[in-house]
Amino acid sequence: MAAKLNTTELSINMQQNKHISLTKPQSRSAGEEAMKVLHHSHRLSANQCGSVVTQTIQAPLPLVWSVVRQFEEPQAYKQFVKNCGLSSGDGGAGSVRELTVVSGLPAERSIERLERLDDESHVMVVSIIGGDHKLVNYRSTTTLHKEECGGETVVMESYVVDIPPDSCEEDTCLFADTIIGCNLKSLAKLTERMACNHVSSYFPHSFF
Ligand code: A8S
Repeated sequence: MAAKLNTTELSINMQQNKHISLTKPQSRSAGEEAMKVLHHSHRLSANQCGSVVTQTIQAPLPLVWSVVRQFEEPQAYKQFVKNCGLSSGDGGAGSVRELTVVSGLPAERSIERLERLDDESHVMVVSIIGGDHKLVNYRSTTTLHKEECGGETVVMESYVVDIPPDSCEEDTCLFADTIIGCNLKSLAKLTERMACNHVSSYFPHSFF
C-alpha cells in the first residue's frame, strides 16, 4: 500500500470500449478528479489513442490562464513554435492559426482551430486541422484549476489522436506526451518567473 501511495505516474487504462480512464488514484486531489471527469475523459475509436499530462505551477491561476488563453501566441511558452499568425478570426472560438515549428522536428507547419475558450471554467479546446505532420484528428483539451490549499495552479492537458498506419499507440502517445510535457514545463518556468517579478516589484528590497 505504501508503494501505491507514492505513485505519481499517470497510467492509462484502456478499457474494452477504449474509453480513457486516467488513473493516478492516491495522489489526485478532488479538484483534479473533478476536472478529469468533466473534461479529460474521452471516447476513443479503435484507431485512436490519447493521454493526459499534468503540471503543477507555483503561480496564480489568472496569470497562468492569461498566457494559455492567447491562441494567437503559442510561442509565448511553446518552445517548438517558431512563428504563428491567425488566418481567421480574432483569437476567440472558431479562430484558425497557422504556425511553423523549429527545425529538427518531423514537421514544419500546422493549422489549428480554437474550438472552445471558456474564461470562466478555464477550459481551452484546440483541434489540428492541417499541416505536414502525422497528427491526424488531433484534439486537445487544456484545463486550469486551483489547488485547494496554497496558491498553486494545476494545468491538465489531454488529447486524442489517430494512430498513424505506420506507427503504434505507444510511439504516438510518447511523441505527443513529450511535446506537451516540454510545453507545460516551459509554461511553469515562464509564469513562475512572472509571478516572482510581480511580487518583487511590490517588495523591491526582499529576496524573491
Ligand atoms: C501542442 C501539441 C503538439 C504539437 C505538435 C503535440 C507540433 O506542433 C510539433 C511537432 C509535430 O510534429 C506536430 O500543444 C506539430 O503544441 C511541435 C507541428 C503539430
